[in-house]
Amino acid sequence: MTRNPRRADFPLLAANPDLHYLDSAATSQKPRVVLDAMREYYERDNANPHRGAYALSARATDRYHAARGRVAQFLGASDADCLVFTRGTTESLNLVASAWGHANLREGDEIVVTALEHHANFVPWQQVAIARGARFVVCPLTSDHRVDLDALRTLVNPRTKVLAFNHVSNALGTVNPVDRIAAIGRAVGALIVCDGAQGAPHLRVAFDTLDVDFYAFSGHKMCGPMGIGGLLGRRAILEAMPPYQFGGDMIEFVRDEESTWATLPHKFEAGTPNVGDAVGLAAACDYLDSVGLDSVLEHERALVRLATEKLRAIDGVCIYGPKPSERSGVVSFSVAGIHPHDLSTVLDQDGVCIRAGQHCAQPLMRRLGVSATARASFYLYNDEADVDALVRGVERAKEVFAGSELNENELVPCRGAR
Ligand code: 7TS
Repeated sequence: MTRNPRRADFPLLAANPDLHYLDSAATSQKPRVVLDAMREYYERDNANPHRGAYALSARATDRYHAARGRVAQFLGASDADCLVFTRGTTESLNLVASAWGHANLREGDEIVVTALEHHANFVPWQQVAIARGARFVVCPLTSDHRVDLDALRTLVNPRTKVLAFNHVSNALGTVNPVDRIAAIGRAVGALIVCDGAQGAPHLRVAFDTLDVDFYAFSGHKMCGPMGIGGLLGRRAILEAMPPYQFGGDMIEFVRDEESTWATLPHKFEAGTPNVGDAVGLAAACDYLDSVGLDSVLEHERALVRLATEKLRAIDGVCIYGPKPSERSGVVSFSVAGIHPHDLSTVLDQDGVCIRAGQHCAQPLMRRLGVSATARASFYLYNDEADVDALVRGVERAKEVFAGSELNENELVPCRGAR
């Protein structure tokens, strides 16, 4: 079977023709153009930006500024100063929960999240709720694992100050209707926070017209390097928010008694910025645009459809989440009698990399009534050979474990599975 020609753009995949990398929801592979852009930056322009008056430092400053503009443009944000570079989604969400939450939440206020959240968009809100005496409310899901909008309408009320939800679920691939969810929070004046970790790599984001106050994302899931991501926010809210961290680069004046803050985005970027990774992330945006996000999603959905059909035909396989047309490139499943960790170990012997476990979504796993699932996630470099290797591996795992003692935890119920 001929492999996807895009594999040639990714040195790790090109060097390992037998590898079936199906864990892009955890992190994507990196195209050569991203690696080259970072190397070129370090070889030509590296210095600490915003500091030196010398030309090299000015070049580093320019590269950082240009990278911000490019990433903001990729995400449809016309005001690039409202893009704060962070280490990734986790830091972005902690920034909002901490800086906005501590300044604005009071006893009796309510924060609503959904049962589909990654811990990064669950625990920071839970903790700020505890610290501020606010109520933390978890919106339930429908039987096919989508956010229950009717339930959300009853839970959101004038005391709701924050509504936080993901664009796409990492554990199931469910694509959430951002505008419909946001509208429910808007009706009561809540802050709308969207975790875009699994959205930005697959779906075209138009932040200017998306009805959310904050959108968080990670570069490493969208062909960029690890260690950089961002937070897009509305200017008025960012300007009113106190800083999150203090130190160099984020101040205007420091007096002995008090200090004042730099303008956006520097107010939220204390310390030496991550220029090399920002340059890499900008190159990743160029790469994704050259492929076209629409065709990325179409390609992933075709593979998800194929994988779903083939896996469903295997006795004992349960697939979680909504139908392929309502998902991005994730297939979350279980095989009766085989723990997902064991399944993943058998698949690894065939060079098939999948994720097994709770996917940092314990509240969701509890609601599904399972201890873990196996998750295959697809991206633009995957192909039918990857699907076939996955399916062959699942069949082989069934043979390996045939007749073995079944452990109660390994018998995964198919409630809500398709
Ligand atoms: N939110 C979602 C929806 C995610 O999928 C992840 C990472 C995060 C937040 C946190 O992103 P980070 O870059 O700050 O770590 N998701 C996964 C995953 O599904 N497997 O490994 C990491």
